[in-house]
Amino acid sequence: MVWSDAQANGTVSLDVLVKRPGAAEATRRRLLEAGAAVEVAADDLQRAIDEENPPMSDEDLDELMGRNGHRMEWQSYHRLADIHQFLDFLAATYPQRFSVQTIGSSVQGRPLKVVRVSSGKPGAPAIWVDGGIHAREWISPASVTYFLNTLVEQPEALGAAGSSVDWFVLPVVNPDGYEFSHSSDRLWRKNRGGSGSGRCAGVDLNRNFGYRWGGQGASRRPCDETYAGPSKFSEPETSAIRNFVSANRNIKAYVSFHSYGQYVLYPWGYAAVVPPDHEELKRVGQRIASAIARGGGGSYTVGPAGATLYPASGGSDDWAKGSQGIKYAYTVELRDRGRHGFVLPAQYIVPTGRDAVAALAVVAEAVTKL
Ligand code: 0X9
Ligand code: ZN
Repeated sequence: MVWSDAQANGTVSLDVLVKRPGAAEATRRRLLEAGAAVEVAADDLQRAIDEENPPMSDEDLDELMGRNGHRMEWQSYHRLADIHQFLDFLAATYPQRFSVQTIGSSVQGRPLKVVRVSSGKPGAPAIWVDGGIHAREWISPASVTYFLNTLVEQPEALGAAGSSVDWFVLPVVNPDGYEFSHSSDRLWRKNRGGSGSGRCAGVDLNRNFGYRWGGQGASRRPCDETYAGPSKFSEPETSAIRNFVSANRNIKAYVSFHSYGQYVLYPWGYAAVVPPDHEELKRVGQRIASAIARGGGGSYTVGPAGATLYPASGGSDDWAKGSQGIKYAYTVELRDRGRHGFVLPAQYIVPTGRDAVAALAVVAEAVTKL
């Protein structure tokens, strides 16, 4: 199973998961014989999964609840209920600045909760932020909620612009998939819709948006990991975003957090081509990468998605820019670069959350100068 691939500087790199026990060594030898350079990132993925997220005791959770009013913290990955409780807590505790709106429901009926963080300035530019469109990319909802917590506890980290824009934040676009990745299959990617079962269940929500839907890099086969769905916006998760974003004309930037690979990607994703203002998108992208590096976050590669990663149609970023005319559309692939991949140990949540905050501070500055 290929986890990720990328092309850069004339070389192609692939991360591969070997599922059959004991077959890893043979695969390694075959790749070496074929002339590839091979590095084993994890020789026992199940062990990595077991060690990724040390569970908290009930006592610790009760204590957190008593002390903070919610169970969320950023030393471990949390289930959807804790994340939603945290969002509701923000709205109940800081009603002037935070409110929560359910913009729709998932296939299995879970709410899609968007936090609105208001600047208090009428007509302020707004920024859409989402995470967790791909179920297994746990660092994404963790980093997006870390960003929300930073707005409360350390607003300076978002710069002056951070408090003069409105934020719309959907930390878990794919709540059914997210829960499934906790309860049943750690490496699940799609939502839980579609018509198939087993690995043929689900639609890749980042192939289901309506700009150039069904083109390169999107599959029409339900069993594929990149299944685009039966039609554009067939899924309630993507159509809820379409309805909400298209009704909010103040949204000037659209940032989707994924993992992994450490990339700052901008349109187009559907092919290796770029929009007319790509130089500007690149400049802001490079400012994002520098801000992350200055904050100790290591290096993020900046470029147009289709040429830098691979062509993939029907992504949220392309739709935001191509159909909604939102100037700054970015997909940020968070940590790491492949050592742990999707199964990033929980101790990296805080540093990666800081990367997300640094990125969003730059985007806020860019939209206030529009
Ligand atoms: O393939 C994706 O959806 C994203 N990478 S991931 O490994 N997180 O699945 C990249 C999406 C980039 N944007 C577009 N291709 N539109
Ligand atoms: Zn993703």
